[in-house]
This record gives sequence, C-alpha cells and structure tokens, in this order.
Amino acid sequence: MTPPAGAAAGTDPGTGPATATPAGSGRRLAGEAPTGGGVSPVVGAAGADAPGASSAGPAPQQWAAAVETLQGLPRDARVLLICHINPDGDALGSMLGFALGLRALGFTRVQATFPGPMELPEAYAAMPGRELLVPADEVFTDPELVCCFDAASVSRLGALADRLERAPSIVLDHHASNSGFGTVPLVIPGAAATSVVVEILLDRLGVPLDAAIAECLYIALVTDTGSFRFDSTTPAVHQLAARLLATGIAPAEISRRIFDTRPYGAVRLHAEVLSRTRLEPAAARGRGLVWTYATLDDLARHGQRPYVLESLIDPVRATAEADVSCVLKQALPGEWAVSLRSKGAVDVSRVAIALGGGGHRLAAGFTAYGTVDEVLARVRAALDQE
Ligand SMILES: [Mn+2]
Repeated sequence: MTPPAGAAAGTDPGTGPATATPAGSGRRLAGEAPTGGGVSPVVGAAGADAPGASSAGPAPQQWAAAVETLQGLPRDARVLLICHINPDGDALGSMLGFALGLRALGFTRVQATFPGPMELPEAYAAMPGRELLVPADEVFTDPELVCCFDAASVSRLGALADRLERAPSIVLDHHASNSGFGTVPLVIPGAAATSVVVEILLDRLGVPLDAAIAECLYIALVTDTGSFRFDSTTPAVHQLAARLLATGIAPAEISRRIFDTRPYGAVRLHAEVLSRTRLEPAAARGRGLVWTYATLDDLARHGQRPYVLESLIDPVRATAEADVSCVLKQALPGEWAVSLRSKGAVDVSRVAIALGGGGHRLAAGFTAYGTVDEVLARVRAALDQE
C-alpha cells in the first residue's frame, strides 16, 4: 500500500501497502502498512505468476473451493461484498468489478458496501457497478455468502466484521500482512492489486471480461501501481492491463478522472499547503527531510474533504534534496495522520514502527498526537536513530 499506494483518494489506516515497494504515492495514512505474515508458498499455486506477485498465492484447492462455493449457490442467494474502510481505487474497483461479474453469472441479489458513510471521492463516483453499492447500515444482516476485498485484517471491515460470523466467506486480497481470515482466503502476497486476484477468480468462474468489469479492474490496477510506476509493475501487470484495455475502455479518460481532476478548492488548498513546505538538508543524518502539514482549518477554509490530501505527499516527495518526506494531516484537534516516504536511503518503516505505526521501507505512516513542532521533533529524533 503505498508506494504501492496509488495516487488516488482513499486512506487506509491500518493496512499498508500491499506491495513491497511503493515508489510513492500518497494514498495511505497513518498506520498505513502493517507488514507481516504471509501465505506460505504452495507448489503449483497460482500466485508466483500473478501480476506483480512476489510469492505464491492460494493453493489449487483454495481456488477450487471458491469456485465451488459460488457455483453451488442459488442465483437468488444474498451475496454481500465488503471492501475496507475509506476505500481506495483498488478496494472499490476490485469489489465492483467482482459484483458485475456475479451479476453476469446470474446472481440477482448482490450488494456491495464498505464501513462508514456511503461517501465516495469524486474520482470514483462514476465507476461502473456503483448502482450495486448499498450503505453499510442497510445491507443484508443475514447474507448467505460474504466476499471481502483488499482488507488485510477483519478490523478493516469495521462494523461489518460481524457478517463474517454469519456466513461463509471468500477473502480476496494482496497484502503480505493478510491475517488469513475468512472461510476461503484467496491472497496473493505482493500482487500488484487485489484486482489481480479478482481477475483470476472471474476467469475461473467463466465470466468474460466486458468493458464495465474491465474499467473497474483497471482503476484498481492503475491506482495500486501508481500508474504503473511502482516496483510491483511486472510484465504480467502490463499483460493484465492489455487484456483490460482490449475491452475498449478509455485509459486517458479514466486517468484524467482518477488522477488529474480535482475541485478548484483542492488546487488552492494544495498550493497553500505546499507553500509551507520546509527542507531540512541536515536531518536524517544528512540525507535530508522535507515536510509540510495540513490542518482541519485548511480543509474547512477551502471547503474540502480530507481525502483530497491523500495525493499531497507526491509533490512533496519529489524534492531532490531530501531522501525522506513527511506530511502531517490533522485528523482531530491534536491528532495527526503522518505519512513518510523514502527514496531508498532510509527505511521509513522502522521510523514509523518506532513511532507506533507501520508500513514498508519506502512508504509508511503513523498516528501522532501534539503540535506540529512536537510531532516533527519526534520524527527528526527517530530519523537520527536510523
Ligand atoms: Mn490494494
């Protein structure tokens, strides 16, 4: 998640980038990246060959169990799809692409949701399949099957986690830190996006890719690879992208909508926040630190919602004179979501862990309390330990 993170909106406190090396975009917030456990390589498993995957994924019997579970369900069964809180392009795109696939198979009662208010960043408001979205407090309380997307742990499902106790579940994910929850976990650690897993399962279910499904999966892929800039961008990722583009979707229009469109207020907000950027060449033992911060008052003054700050780290981390970049985003009075990025000389996951968060070597985050000066003092001190 991070640099495996995409540049689009969506925060994921609690999970980190799924892939090992994000080059950076600003998608994740504090707590962004738990690293961790993983799925043992299984001989013959689909996974190592999956786009972006660095290790093996589900065993053949797990794929078969997922297919049999779905094929054995009556077409009027209540199927509930859930993606993680504060969904990003991968979470939404993977979930809605799969939802459309289930509709194509004839399932008539498919609901897609995520915890919290049903508010989508404008970037995702036009995604195909959005008509299948149902607010979390209105979804089936007694689903017959639950499918989870891009969530490394049950905690990422918020108040919807209880649905997992009421029905069998299929879990599609790509975080190396995935806890292995669910009846049928389909996790390909290090795959470029959860949509990689979705595409494999849809193929095994015999669902042909149409333009609507492809657009969802493409948005997921392009978001989580940072527009094919991150290390997870393997030849197989481009081959998947080619299959998706072959359906006739319009990549330029999609990219403009997802990455290059924002309200005027957000442009002004970014300008103001970037104007307070500070460079400290001597920090991080001379490798350099560049930082800025955005407050709740900044958001209110420009009439913007917090997700517009997700991409703010990208122009900050471009600073050539600093290896480490840091953006503080105020979450509550006295509370900050802190994003850290490295160009490679400093392992910012170690800094984040030392400050109570997590993440990956090049992209990490943590939650901090106090003033901007106090938080930065802690960051500088932790960097000096590296
Ligand atoms: Mn993802």
